[in-house]
Amino acid sequence: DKLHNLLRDLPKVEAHCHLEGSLEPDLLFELAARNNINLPKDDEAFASVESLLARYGRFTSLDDFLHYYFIGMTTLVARDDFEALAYAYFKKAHSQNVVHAEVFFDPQAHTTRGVKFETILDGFEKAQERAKQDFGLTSELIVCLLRHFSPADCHQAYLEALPDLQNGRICGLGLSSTEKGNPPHLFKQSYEDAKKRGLRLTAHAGEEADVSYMRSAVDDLGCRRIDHGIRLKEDPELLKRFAREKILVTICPLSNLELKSIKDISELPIREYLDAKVPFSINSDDPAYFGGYIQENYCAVQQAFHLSVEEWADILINAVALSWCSDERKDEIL
Ligand code: ES4
Ligand code: ZN
Repeated sequence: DKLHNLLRDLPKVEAHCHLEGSLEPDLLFELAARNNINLPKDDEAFASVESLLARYGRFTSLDDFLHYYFIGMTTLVARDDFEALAYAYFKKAHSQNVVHAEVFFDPQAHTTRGVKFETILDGFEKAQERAKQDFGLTSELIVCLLRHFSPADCHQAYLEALPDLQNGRICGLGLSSTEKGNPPHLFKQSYEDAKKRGLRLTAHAGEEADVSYMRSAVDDLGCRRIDHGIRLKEDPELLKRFAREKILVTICPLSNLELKSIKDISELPIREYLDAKVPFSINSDDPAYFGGYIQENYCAVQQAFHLSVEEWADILINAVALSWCSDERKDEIL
């Protein structure tokens, strides 16, 4: 298919990738050995790279994945570990013609293990600088609150990140982890404060839970971007509003497939969103866990939907126009 080659060569923006979700099993085991981290001995999945990858291929739900995701990242300890993780992602993204990446990270998953916030940020920032130098790849960090912790714990994490949200080392605020039972409005205190300060806001919503979580993220939290957001067909009024207000939905096809939110890529609302002009982008989410980086996600969509060049142009232009990079950078990319 000629379009697959075109999609490979096009300059791309990624807006939904968790740096900890780009931890490949070989680096995971290398870091575990270096840092003397005990991986679970009672889980045969951790016997080898091959058995771990095989287990990743059998996720049953978001929580089943998150169990492995949070174990994997316990191997990240030193500044150099965070740098190596992020640099490996940027290098891989560059090889697929990603020119700008907005990437999530989960400080609570590290600070609760005794890793200092500065250690995480210093490592990621070093990798960002090297990626800019080596590949011309620009990037921004988005700090995620982990919603399986209490809103009060999340607010403490928000306050710890606030100085760097204000000085620009961190570009925006996100909300992730177990969705069902942890609706957006519970985290209003942090988002209201961030909104008052004019910070950029996004949240995972409409991944496993219904469309009411998407409405809450927009109405209660003030989000202007929604991560996953594949449930708008359930609320035609809200769908129209996303189109009208140009709220970007960051869709992650292989993630939804692997975590059983959908049975087939063709179930994604790609056609409906294109027709209704809901802006969306295609992203990798946790590429080390879901069997592909951004390119594989683009190809999965193309295989299922056979989009035209014009439709892909719209998708790419929206992804750039609604990204959180500077206007100068947008002009460079477009
Ligand atoms: C995530 Cl796929 C997904 N959903 C929610 N939170 C996450 N954190 C990392 N990947
Ligand atoms: Zn995600």
